[in-house]
Amino acid sequence: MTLTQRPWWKDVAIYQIYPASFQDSNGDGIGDLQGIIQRLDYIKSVGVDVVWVCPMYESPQLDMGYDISDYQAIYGPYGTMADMDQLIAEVHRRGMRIILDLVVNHTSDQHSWFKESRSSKSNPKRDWYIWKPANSDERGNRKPPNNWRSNFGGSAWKWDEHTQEYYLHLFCPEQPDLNWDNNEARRAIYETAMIYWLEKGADGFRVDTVNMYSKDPSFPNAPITDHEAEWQEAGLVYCNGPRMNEYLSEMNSILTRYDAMTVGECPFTPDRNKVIDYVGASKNRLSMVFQFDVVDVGLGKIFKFQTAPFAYKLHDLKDAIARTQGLLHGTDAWTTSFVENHDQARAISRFGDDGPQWRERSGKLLSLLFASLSGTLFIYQGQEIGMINMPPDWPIEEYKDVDSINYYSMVAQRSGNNEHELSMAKKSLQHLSRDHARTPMQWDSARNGGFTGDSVEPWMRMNPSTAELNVSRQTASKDSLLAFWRRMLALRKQANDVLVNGHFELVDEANETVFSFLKHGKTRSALVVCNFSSNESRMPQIASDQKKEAVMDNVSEATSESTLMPWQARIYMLH
Ligand code: TEU
Ligand code: CA
Repeated sequence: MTLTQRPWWKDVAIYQIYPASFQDSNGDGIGDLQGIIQRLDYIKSVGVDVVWVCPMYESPQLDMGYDISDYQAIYGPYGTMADMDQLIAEVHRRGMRIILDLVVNHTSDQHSWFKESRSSKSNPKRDWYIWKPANSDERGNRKPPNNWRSNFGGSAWKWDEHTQEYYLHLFCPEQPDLNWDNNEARRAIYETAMIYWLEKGADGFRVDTVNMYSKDPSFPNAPITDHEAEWQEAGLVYCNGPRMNEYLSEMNSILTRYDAMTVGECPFTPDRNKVIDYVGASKNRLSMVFQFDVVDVGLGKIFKFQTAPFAYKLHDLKDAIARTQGLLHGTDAWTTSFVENHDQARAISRFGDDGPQWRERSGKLLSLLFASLSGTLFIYQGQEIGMINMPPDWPIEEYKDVDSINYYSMVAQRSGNNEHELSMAKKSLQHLSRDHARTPMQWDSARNGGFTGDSVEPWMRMNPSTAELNVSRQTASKDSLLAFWRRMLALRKQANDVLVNGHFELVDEANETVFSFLKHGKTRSALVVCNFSSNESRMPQIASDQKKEAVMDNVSEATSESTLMPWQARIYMLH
């Protein structure tokens, strides 16, 4: 690629699909690949350019496919390899591209590599995973090698009776971490998880937990933040280890042969320079990353669910967006714009107002805001119609995610089933859990929303909002959120210089109800104003001698120029 050529992945909008919950084609209550194929024309019609398919590989599904037992096979209920080949071809036939999820920090404990590795200390694959002898405390009790807490709670180490050692698992015990320091293991990962799929036509990868591959070989203890517990939050210790840059460069040398894009998931990385090491164009590592600034707004510090709904101020969101947008300032780095994915609750429920009165308008405000930000734009299935969280009156049994279940059981255990503590935990899960992103896609107003037939139980209960909030209804209306997203995506293409590539500048920063910013392109600028409130607000006075031309407004009736209606948002071009 010559320097003057612009990479294809900068100007695209990417639509994320969660296979289990998108479309069931054979009536078993689980989404599948043929279901995705049936809906490709719809996806294309939204105005996106790329689809990202979450893990569809063979897996015992303890973490919804992020526990892979065979990189070169398809999870049975989703379909066959022939269905996958067809999906890739059908996406390409429509002029779109397809990226897959690359999950290579860990495998499932059912992967043949791990089965071999755990079979004996002398097995040739022993060193493909991270095995350590036990520690012991003063009284001689067996203890794990360090105090790291796994992402899903409990120690990050599991004792293996058979070979009398611990192995590391940063997520579930059934997701053992691969040892990237082993050259053969790395080569096998590249061959089976990357090259195999690039050869089949994948256009790139969303790279799961991209900054966890290299660990500090001394495996140091994490600082103690949870005084009641033995296991400590250790993300800042195990992420961004000493050989990260080297491994990403190595991966990149494969990816460039295919002109493939990568978007790395990059949690626990507040250091801007670290991020630039990964995504600076001249570094040749990753195309872009998902930083966590925005999606972490309002989360608890020790446990992400140890918080209350809406425990943030508007400036927290402003600052988070300013930080990720600022990645473009004075660098050759690239950034992303996203607020939803399969690990996040629904944006309208977190940052808007999901009650019937303002649901749609606050959804349009969020669409206008995130589609005005620079970088590559990601939309999660259902976001384009404004899907909302599961209803507050659903019992805890409807929460299926290991992350939610483990947190709730921990609170139960720690508090001795204290009712108040449990109801706080439930409140927080109702606001923030990953389950909200995983209820089936709402295609129409049927009992099961057109996701599956009405005579089966879908794998997750259908959100009852499908009665009014669905694709079919929004397709028929030109004022719907779906119609608004289509217009926003078209505007984004048209005003690409400002919206996709412009430099972000916060204005009227101290305002706690209106979020305003400028986007500066080479020859023109835009002003974006968003009223984050169910009350009217004054239109902020932005000092500028340029003429303002409104190009987008989420309120269709004529309204006063000096006032913003509840949840109103506008984009002006400045001439
Ligand atoms: O997520 C990794 C991650 O760091 C978090 O967003 C994670 O969901 C959170 O810490 C849980 O509390 C990725 C995937 O997106 C997620 O779905 C997987 O569960 C995880 O990796 C393990 O593969
Ligand atoms: Ca199915």
